[in-house]
Amino acid sequence: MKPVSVLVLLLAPVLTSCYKVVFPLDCSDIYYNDRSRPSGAYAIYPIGPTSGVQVHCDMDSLGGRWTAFHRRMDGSVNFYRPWNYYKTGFGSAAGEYWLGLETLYNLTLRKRYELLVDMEDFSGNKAFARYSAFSIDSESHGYTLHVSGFIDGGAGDSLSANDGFKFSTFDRDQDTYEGGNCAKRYLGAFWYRSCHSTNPNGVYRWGADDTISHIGMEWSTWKGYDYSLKSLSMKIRPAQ
Ligand SMILES: [Ca+2]
Repeated sequence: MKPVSVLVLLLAPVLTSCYKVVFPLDCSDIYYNDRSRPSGAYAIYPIGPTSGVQVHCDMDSLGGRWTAFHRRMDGSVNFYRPWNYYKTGFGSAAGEYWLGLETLYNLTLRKRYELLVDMEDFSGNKAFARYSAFSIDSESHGYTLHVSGFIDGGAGDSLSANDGFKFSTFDRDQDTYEGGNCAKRYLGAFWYRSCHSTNPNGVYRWGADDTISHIGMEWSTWKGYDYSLKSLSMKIRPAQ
């Protein structure tokens, strides 16, 4: 082996950690680079130096280090969008946004992640649901959801039933509902089965409203199908 190769091998751990400082893969890398970083918008690099994308990092909840791929809290962004928007992402990391399925796929390809879904109603009550394993497949496999290991944070489990289902939008029906398209019927976009117990990308409505059931931003095991939450966020961090 040439001396240069030996040198590169010896330096590999150092180079790798420098790379993480300059091009963090996720909010966990950002946290471990500097543990004093507050929650907020940061750039991450899920596919390398050319793939920079802005995300909201939650450095507070349950020890922090969470990378949010979904975040809604005021209804300022329209979430009723076609496939290409859900694939590539939309909104702003400083406010409401969807990170994008392609970026999410690339993240969960690189590390084993857990999932936190936290939520708040219009009376200031908060709850969460946590899952010890979370990943999605590639687009050619419909971005199929893999979620398991539910831990209750008061919200109940409205997501485990979606494990193994593909993502659907109003212009791409990949659900198992034979009567139509769940995304169209319930005005959202999600890993619908036939159809859902939670609708995080549904219509942003102000709390209790039974005008049309199942279309709001609901987490049914906490507030039912006629209560649209004030805020909801889905975030991931490397499993310990
Ligand atoms: Ca269908």
